[in-house]
Amino acid sequence: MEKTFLMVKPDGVQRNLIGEIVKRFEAKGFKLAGAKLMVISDELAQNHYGEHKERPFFGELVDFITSGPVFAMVWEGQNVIQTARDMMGKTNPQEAASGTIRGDFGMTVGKNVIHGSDSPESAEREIGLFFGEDEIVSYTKQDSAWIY
Ligand code: ABT
Ligand code: MG
Repeated sequence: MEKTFLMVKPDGVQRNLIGEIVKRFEAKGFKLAGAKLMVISDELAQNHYGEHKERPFFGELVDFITSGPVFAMVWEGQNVIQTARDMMGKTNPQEAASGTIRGDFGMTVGKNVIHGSDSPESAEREIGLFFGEDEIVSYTKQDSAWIY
């Protein structure tokens, strides 16, 4: 089954949105496979956002993502990578549709509440960056017969 890496960013944690966000993915039918509250080190932030290293906003991005605790998660399910991106909405919350997480709770591109892997390659890379193998839980959920 496909897995993705999702993270409530420091603004989402401070604004009490962890429960709201977890609720949406649970209600959709995805399965939580790992989760932890953590403060991202400078090194991990630079690595995670490595693709944006040359962009003018890189410094601010690293400062923001390390500015307070984040809630890091691994979620599992059919097509979870793309479906989670759709549930998050566009990167710029001002362009994100109502009903999406960023559309409902975000205001600016610099503080857009949630991160989600954008491809199978990013998902594998980001899960490996944030979680040890012993932190990913493999289990059967009784509702799966009613979802698939
Ligand atoms: P992330 O989930 O944070 O990776 O966002 P997403 O994949 O939707 O968008 P990308 B393009 O990866 O943006 C990464 C972070 O950079 C911020 N950003 C982006 C800016 O501040 N200014 C910009 O012009 C662009 C393009 C938004 C993202 N996050 N945060 N926080
Ligand atoms: Mg991204």
